[in-house]
Amino acid sequence: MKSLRALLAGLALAAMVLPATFGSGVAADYKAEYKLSTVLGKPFPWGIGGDRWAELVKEKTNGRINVKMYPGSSLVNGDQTKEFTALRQGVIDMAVGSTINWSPQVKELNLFSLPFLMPDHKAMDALTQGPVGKQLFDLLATKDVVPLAWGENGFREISNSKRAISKPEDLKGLKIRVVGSPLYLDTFTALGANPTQMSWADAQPALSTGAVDGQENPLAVFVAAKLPTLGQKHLTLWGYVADPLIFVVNKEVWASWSKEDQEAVRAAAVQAAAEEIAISRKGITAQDDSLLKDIAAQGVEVVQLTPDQQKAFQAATKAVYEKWAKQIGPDLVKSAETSIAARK
Ligand code: X2X
Repeated sequence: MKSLRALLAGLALAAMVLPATFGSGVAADYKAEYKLSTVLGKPFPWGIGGDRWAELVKEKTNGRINVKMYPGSSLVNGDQTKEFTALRQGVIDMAVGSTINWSPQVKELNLFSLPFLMPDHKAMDALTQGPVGKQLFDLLATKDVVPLAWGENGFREISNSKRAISKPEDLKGLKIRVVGSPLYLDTFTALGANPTQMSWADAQPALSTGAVDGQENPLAVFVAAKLPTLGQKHLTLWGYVADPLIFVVNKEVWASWSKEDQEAVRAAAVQAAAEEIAISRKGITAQDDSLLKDIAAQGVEVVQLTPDQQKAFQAATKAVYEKWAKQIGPDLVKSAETSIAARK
């Protein structure tokens, strides 16, 4: 009798517990929420991409994996150059991160910051979608993360509050805010500017108070952050570097998911990244320059360098390129140059 009661009690307990673990399809060791880090949120293309990834993951895993985006590098208190370390340590589960912000920990990612390496979007695609992209993903895979797809922040154009820039001498003495890789300090020093390193969170107040004169960021960021309202009235399209974004998952988190869910998260990343790249390039091409028109309509003086003017900036930063090519790895840089030369 006693054992029958115990059996019934056991069955009742199982009936309560089992649906919770298996009925919803969520494995017992899945977290209730996975934290996705980004620097920029919506309406920046970067944030739209992160949010879209979260949405697609939910859809493709039937709600088994619930991702929440934390923009503003808030999981690392705004210090975007600590994001990769936090990701490795599992403080962050997933990220859509810029190669620039991870460069302090992964020196090879400085590749994309070599001045005037990539002349256009096709060059960028030749790197990310070719052998260089694969080599970098293989490298990241040895550093506790699973890289899934390449996205894009974009070509970083220079703006300032003081004067039009069309030759290196125009940069002389300008205080320019740069991001966290020392390569940027070298580049702007070589150009005669006065670079100062700070996070994106600190950059906006510094621009609005005039503590710094200028900054460099993709046009989509320039517009979404309303930089013309912070005194940034001179913009030069010089296309000196571009930063891709990388969609990644912490390795242990990845290993905790079923094969089926891993593939769903990967497919979601690939789709969200492709959509994000299209958004980041919108309005800044020869076919569609609507974003540039918007910028000019905000009273910004836009300078488009001629090829000869661009060569002057390239010449002034050549030594920086050579110094950093050695640090990044001469073979990797050579392979990047070859991929770019062969681009279609
Ligand atoms: O801080 C920047 O300039 C930004 C937003 O572009 C990056 O995170 C690289």
